[in-house]
Amino acid sequence: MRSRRIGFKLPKIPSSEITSESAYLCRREFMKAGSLLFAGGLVSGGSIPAFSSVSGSEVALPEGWALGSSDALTPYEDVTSYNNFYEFGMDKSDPARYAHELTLSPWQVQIEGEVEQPRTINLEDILAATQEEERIYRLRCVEAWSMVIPWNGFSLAEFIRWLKPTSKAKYVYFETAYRRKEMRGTRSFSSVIDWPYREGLRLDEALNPLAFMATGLYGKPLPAQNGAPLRLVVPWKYGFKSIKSIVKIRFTETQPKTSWQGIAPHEYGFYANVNPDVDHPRWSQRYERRLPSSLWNPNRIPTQLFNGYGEFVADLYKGMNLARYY
Ligand SMILES: Nc1nc2c(c(=O)[nH]1)N[C@H]1C(S)=C(S)[C@@H](COP(=O)(O)O)O[C@H]1N2
Ligand SMILES: [Mo]
Repeated sequence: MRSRRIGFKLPKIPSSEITSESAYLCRREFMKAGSLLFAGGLVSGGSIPAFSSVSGSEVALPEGWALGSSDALTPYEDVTSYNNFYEFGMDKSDPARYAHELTLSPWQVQIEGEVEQPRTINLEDILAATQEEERIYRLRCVEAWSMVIPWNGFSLAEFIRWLKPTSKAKYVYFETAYRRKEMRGTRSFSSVIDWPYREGLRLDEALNPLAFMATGLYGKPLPAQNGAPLRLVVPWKYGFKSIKSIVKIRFTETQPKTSWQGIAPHEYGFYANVNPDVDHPRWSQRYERRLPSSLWNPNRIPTQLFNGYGEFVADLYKGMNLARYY
């Protein structure tokens, strides 16, 4: 895979077209973080960067490159060695051990359904059509652990606008590669998933500026165990929505069936918004373990509604009963 230069690129959009909301976020987050990179906010293409952030691996992360006192970045080691990627096994260490068996190049994404031009697109063409950005987001797994990850990638909304769904499209469905030869977890008899791994979003959720497609982390190409070469990141939802190694995107009129709904529909819903008030049937969601954590330093912190991104996403769910639509 061609590795793209990581770093700030001048915006394609003229600043006159930048929404007041993103301008607001930028100003606000600039004041808070004092840098181009923020968790909770987004990097608008139109913001004027204070500095060009990480440039590949040549430049070390600046001191204090974090979201706030309680939100230090999770070390690269932890982000890349403690993973859920059941295609490679059920243990947290399996993906780091086996995901390199997946062939990442060439990589294509099939676009189908309610879209102007159904087609198969090379990853390179997707990267050329989108604007690279960096986002620091919290990732909250439904299992009640969490991390803070600096992603590289591009806005899902920008990608979707480029794909041009039809007016009938109400949802977007994603599918992970399913290659039995390269994914040892899919050959396992104990696997509970009906492969391929499937996920979906309501179209308006997918168009929210926070929804992101990651191609890298910590300024480096995305490690295989984190879903290379292309994975979704939806920071206000439980981690299982953030589907990895995407090969298919389908725009649909009706709500797609997701893998976790198929496994246990009463435990894992379509929405899966992070919510401390809606417990998993088998455990509380009130707290989470912020990694790295240990027996001696459990690093237990309260879970926030929408993983702390409510000011950007709560409107999507206005009037909805979040306990019913979990
Ligand atoms: N294809 C696929 N995508 C997946 C998963 C998976 O098993 N298969 N696990 C999900 C879960 S449960 C979580 S918490 C995140 C973990 O992402 P990370 O390993 O990059 O931290 O990936 C999500 N995406
Ligand atoms: Mo998860």
